[in-house]
Amino acid sequence: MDAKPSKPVTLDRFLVERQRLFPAATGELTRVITQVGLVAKIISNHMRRAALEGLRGLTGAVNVQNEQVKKLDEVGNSVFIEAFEYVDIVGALVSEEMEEPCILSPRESGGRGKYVVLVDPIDGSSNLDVDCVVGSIFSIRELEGTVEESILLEGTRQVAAGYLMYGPSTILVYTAGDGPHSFVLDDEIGEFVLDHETIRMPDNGTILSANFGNYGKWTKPARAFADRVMSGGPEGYSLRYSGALVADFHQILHRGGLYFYPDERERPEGKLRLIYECAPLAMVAEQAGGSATTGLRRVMEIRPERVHQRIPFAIGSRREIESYGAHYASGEPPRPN
Ligand code: FBP
Repeated sequence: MDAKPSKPVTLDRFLVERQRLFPAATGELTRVITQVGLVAKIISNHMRRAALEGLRGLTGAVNVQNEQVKKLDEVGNSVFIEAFEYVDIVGALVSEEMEEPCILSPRESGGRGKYVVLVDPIDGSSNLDVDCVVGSIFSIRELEGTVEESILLEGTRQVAAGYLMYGPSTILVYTAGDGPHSFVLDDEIGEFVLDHETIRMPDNGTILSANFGNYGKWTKPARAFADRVMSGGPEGYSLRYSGALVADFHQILHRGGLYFYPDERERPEGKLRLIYECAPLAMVAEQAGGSATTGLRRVMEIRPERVHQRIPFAIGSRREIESYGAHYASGEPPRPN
C-alpha cells in the first residue's frame, strides 16, 4: 500500500532526499522537475481565474493537430516555455501546440542543454470553458545528438515523466524510474507536499473509461472487448469518462481499471499522441505495476517516426490490459479474473 507521509514533505525536499539515493545524480533533473512544479502553480491559478480574466474561448488559430486552439491551450504552452527558457540545462521544448520543437539553449551556441522536455500543455481541452478537470502531461529525455534524434526514441529512454491535474486540488505525479509519487498543492504555503509515495496500481480494477459514443467506429477487437466487459460479467465495471485522459488515468492509478482510446476503422492510428501523451503515462503506469498497449504492442517499446505521431492507446491494470490485448491477438479470450 502506497505510504502516506507523517509530516508535510515538500516536493523540493523530497526531490533532494531522493537524489541522495542516486550517487551519480547531479541535481539537474531535480531542477527540471521543480520547474514543472512551478508550471503547475501558474497554470492552476489561470484555471481558477479563467472566467475572471477573459481566458475562456478560442484564439481563432488552428494548431498542428488541426484543432481550434483554446486561449488556455496557448497560455499553458507559454507557461511551459517561460518556465524553461531561462533554465539552460533544458535544450528544447516539444509541445502538442507547436509544430516544431522550441529550441531554448542550443549546444551550437554554447548552451548546456542536457534535457528535452516534451509536453501536452493542456490535456482535456474540450473540458475548458465548462470548468471540468483538465491536466498537463510531461516527459523528460536526455538530449543526445539533435533534438529530433533525442525524441524519436522508445519510451523506455525517458528519464522521467508524469502529469499535473487541475481539479478540486492541484496534483503533481511524477516518476524518475523510482516512483510514481504524487503531491498536492498546499495553497497556504504555495508548495507541493507529498501525498502518496511509491504508488501501486491494483492488478485489476472496476473503472472502465472510454468514449463509448465512438463504439460504432471502433475496429472489431475493441468492440469485442467492449461487448465482453459490458455484458455484465463478474468484474462489475463502472463507466467513468471525464473527457480528460489525465483525470481518468489518475482514478485508475489509485483504483485500478482501464482507459482506452482505440483504433477506428476510419482512424487506425487512433487519436492520442505517442511521445507527449501516451509514452509518459505508460512510464507512470509501468512504474506502478500497471501497463499500456496499442492492443498489439507495448507502448514503451514503440520507436516514434514523427513528433506528433498518434497511436491506439489502452492503459491501466495488468489484468485488464492482458484481456484487452488478447482481444487483439486472437479474438474472444476468457474473462480477466
Ligand atoms: P487534448 O490533449 O487535445 O485534450 O486531447 C486528448 C483528450 O482530450 C484526452 O484527454 C481525452 O481522453 C480525449 O482526448 C477526449 O477525446 P474525445 O472527446 O474524442 O472523447
